Amino acid sequence: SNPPIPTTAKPKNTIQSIADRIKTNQITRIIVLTGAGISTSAGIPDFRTPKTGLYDRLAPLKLPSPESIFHISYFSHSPEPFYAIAQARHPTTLKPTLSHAFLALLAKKNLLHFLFTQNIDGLEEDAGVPAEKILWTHGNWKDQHCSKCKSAYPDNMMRKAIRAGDVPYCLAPKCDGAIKPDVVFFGESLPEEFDEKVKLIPEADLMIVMGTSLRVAPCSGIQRMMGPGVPRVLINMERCGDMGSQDGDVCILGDCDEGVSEFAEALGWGDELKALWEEV
Ligand code: CNA
Repeated sequence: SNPPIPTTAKPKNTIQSIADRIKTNQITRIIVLTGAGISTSAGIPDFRTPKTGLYDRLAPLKLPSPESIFHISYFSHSPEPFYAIAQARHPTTLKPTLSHAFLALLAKKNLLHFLFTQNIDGLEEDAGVPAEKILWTHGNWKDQHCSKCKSAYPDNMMRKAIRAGDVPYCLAPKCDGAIKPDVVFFGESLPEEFDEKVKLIPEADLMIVMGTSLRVAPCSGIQRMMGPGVPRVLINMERCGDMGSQDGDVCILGDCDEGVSEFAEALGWGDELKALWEEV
């Protein structure tokens, strides 16, 4: 019989083998990319999950496409549909999820190299991730300005308009622009810091992708900017992008709060994660 063929294949990564490398300081600089899926358990629907996602619930508005509602050229002539659903999007006083707490724990342990979030709810910072470690790639709905003359618009009036489902208009004399939250709509450019912050990605020794469908460019390319052989972990309800296609990839499919619990257990941080979450 033939002798066994020698194999040079490295053993596959598992969540435990990644955790072991973190525990032994072989991994110290983690880049994280997050999306709407890490906030759904806080009560904010994502976009693309069938039935519960916002896009499936827009049918009555008869838009050219679901994305139109967040497209700047559509908003500039028809801001009404956006304000009809704005209440569901407007961050209130929601509690960060266990997934947000996991990010805060990574930061506390000095392991978070940088966080790119596509979310606009600000819950990462509420959970305790330092603002200087976060880029809100699509903006952060803290403020709003006139879409034409860029004048600021007061928070209390914005809240009132959103509650009523009305379009707020600019208060500046002779301006009739609709007010737009400071979030990046389709067709608008990303924050200036994006180009600077992506330079941190090749410095990382682990990439974690959580709660995103990886369908919106340019964030959908972040997980491909790693150095060669750097492991990647996907924590998401479904497979997305090219995650899982590289040798070093590990996918934890399912609810991301459960995924981060599993990761935290593998790291021996289970109790610490729960305690941190209870405090936020
Ligand atoms: P998306 O395209 O809706 O994808 C969400 C992804 O998360 C999908 O792959 C889901 O399967 C997955 N998912 C949903 N719930 C969970 C869960 N509990 N556990 C694990 N996975 C889950 O949203 P993306 O973020 O990828 O798209 C980018 C858009 C969405 C950005 O422009 C955001 O501004 C926008 N968005 C943000 C928020 C927010 O700030 N919370 C909410 C809704 C949409």
